[in-house]
Amino acid sequence: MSAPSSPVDLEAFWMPFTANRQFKAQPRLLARAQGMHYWTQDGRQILDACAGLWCVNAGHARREITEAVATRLATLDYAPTFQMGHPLAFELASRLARLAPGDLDHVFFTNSGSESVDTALKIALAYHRVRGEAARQRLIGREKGYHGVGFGGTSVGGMANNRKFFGSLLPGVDHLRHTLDHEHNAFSRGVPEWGAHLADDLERLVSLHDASTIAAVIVEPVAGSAGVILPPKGYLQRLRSICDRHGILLIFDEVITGFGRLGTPFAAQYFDVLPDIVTTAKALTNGAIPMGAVFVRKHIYDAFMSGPQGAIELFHGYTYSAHPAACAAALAAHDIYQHEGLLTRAAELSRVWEDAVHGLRELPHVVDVRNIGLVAGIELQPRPNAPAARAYEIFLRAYEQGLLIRTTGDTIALSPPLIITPAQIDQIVTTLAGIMHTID
Ligand code: PXG
Repeated sequence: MSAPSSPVDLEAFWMPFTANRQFKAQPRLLARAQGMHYWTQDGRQILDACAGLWCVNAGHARREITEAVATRLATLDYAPTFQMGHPLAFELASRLARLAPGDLDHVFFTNSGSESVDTALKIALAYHRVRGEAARQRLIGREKGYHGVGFGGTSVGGMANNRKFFGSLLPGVDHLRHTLDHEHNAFSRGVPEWGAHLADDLERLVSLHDASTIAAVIVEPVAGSAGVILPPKGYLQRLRSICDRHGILLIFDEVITGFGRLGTPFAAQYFDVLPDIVTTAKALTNGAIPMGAVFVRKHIYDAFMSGPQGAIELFHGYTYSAHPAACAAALAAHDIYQHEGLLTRAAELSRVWEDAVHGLRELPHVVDVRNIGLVAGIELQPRPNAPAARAYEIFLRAYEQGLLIRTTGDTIALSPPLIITPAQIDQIVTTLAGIMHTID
C-alpha cells in the first residue's frame, strides 16, 4: 500500500472517466454543496456551472429532498418491486406520466442513464418480437452520440474513445451521421437553420439494411457529452416521419435534456416531436439519489399486456428499480420543480444566457458557440498535436478562480442549475473571458 499523500488516501478509488494519475498528483476535492455552489476541502467557494454533471437542476442540498429521503429510509428502507410493490413507486410513475408529453404514460424505473438506455433498447427489441416482427433486431445510433456505458449504450454510442477499447460490441448496430457542421452553422443562436436533410441519412440505412430488420433509432435530442450538438431546425421532425414510414421506433435519450434543461419538461415538448420511448435519469432526483426512468407510449406497453394474466410480460428489472429512497427523492425534487417553476425557467433565462455566452465569440481560439435553453458549448481550436489540452487548462484555471465548468475535447460545456441568477450567469462568462484572454 502506498503512503497517503494527502489527508485522504486517494489510491484505492479507480476514478471514472478520469486521468487518475494526473488527478491524484493534484487532487480537487469537494467537501460541501449548497444552492449554486460547492465548497472545496480547503474552504473555497466554487460556482457550479454544470449542475454537478447535468443533474442538480434545483441546486444543491435541497432540504426538502434530504428530509424526504431520511424519512423514507427510516420508514421503508428497501422494498422489492418484483411481484411486490410500495405506494411511492406507483405515485411517482403516475406523476411522471402526467408530466410527459402525449401518451408516454408508462414508466420503467432504473438506477442510471446507462441502465435507462439499455432498458429502452431491450424494450424496443422485445416490442417487435411480441408483435411477431422478431426480425427487427437492428439498433441505430448516431455519430458523436453518448448513451452511457452499458454494452447497449456503448454500441449505439458514437464517441470513438468510448467504443474502441471494448471489442466489437453489439452486432447489428449502425450509426447516422452527426449534425455538427461548422461551415454552415457556426455561431448559430439556438437551433441552426441548416441541416434538416441530415435526417435523410436514416433513409440510407433503411435502404442498406431494409426496414424489416430495424428495431429502433436512438438519439439525444440535444447531444451533451460530445460537446452540445444541436439538432438543425426540422431535423427531429424528419427523423420522426422516416421512422413512422418504416415502422421503426424512435427513442429520445433525454438523460440530460429531461426535467427542464431546455425550458420545457422534456426536449420532446421543446421540439414538438413525440418519440416512442424516452430515457431519463440525472435530474429525475435532482442528482441526490441514483435513479433513472424509461417512458414508453401506450401502444408499446399495451403490446406486452396481451398474453395470459399470470405471465411475466418483460423479463427485465433491477434490484433497485423504484428504490423507496429514490422515489422519495424524485417526488420531493418534482415538488420543488413545480413550486419554483423550474421546468420552464430555462425558457425565461435563455435569452440572457444566449447573449452572455455569445459574448465570448470574439475571444482567442473560439471556433463556435452553441446554445439552447440553459446549455451552452464553447468550442475552441485545439492546440497543434495536443487535443483537449487548451480546454483542460481553462478548466483548471476556472476551478482555481472559483468556477466549475465541464470540458469535452476542446469544447467547454455549460449547464448550470436552473436556479441560476442573471448575476451568476454574468460571473460565469466574466470569469471565462478573463481566462480565455490570457490562454495561449
Ligand atoms: N445518456 C445520456 C444522453 C447521457 O448524457 C447517459 C446516458 C448515461 O447516464 P449515467 O447515469 O449512466 O451516467 C448520459 C450521461 C458530461 C457527462 O460531462 C455526461 C454524462 C455523464 C457524465 C458526464 O458530458 N451523461
